[in-house]
Amino acid sequence: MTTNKTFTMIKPDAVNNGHVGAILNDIIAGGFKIVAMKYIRLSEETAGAFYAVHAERPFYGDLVNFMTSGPIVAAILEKENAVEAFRTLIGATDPAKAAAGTIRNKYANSIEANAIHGSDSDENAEIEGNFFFSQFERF
Ligand code: 3AN
Repeated sequence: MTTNKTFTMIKPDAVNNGHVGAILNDIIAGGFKIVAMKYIRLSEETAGAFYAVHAERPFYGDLVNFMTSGPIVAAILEKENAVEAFRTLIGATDPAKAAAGTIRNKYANSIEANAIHGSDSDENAEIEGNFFFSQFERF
């Protein structure tokens, strides 16, 4: 089922570098409606659980350390075909490969400190949205 919603996090590098306002502007200018939003610092336990699918990957420990290094902004966004449209807006995981004008192209520093997360499927958008906000489907 297509829900027309996706989940995002503005990561600690982008928050620390003062890009929250500019990134939210890009998201809104891209036609997304922000339907829920939180500014929080993740605990190691929460970040570890969120990235549990990557637990076997060599970068997992560094990723959890990075994601707990400062506050993040978590949000649920709404737009037609939200998951795919948002992945286009943010650009490739590696900012060096992200298309010009994308959020990662403009604000990210490295494959790890890559400014922003976007869910990669409707199923994961629901799982990830529910991880941070109770009753994803309500928004
Ligand atoms: P995306 O966020 O574009 O869906 P995933 O799901 O493959 O990318 O990876 C989740 C996160 O793990 C990325 N956003 C990035 O921060 C980190 N990551 C992915 N690949 C690497 C890597 N090779 N080295 C370091 N960190 C990585």
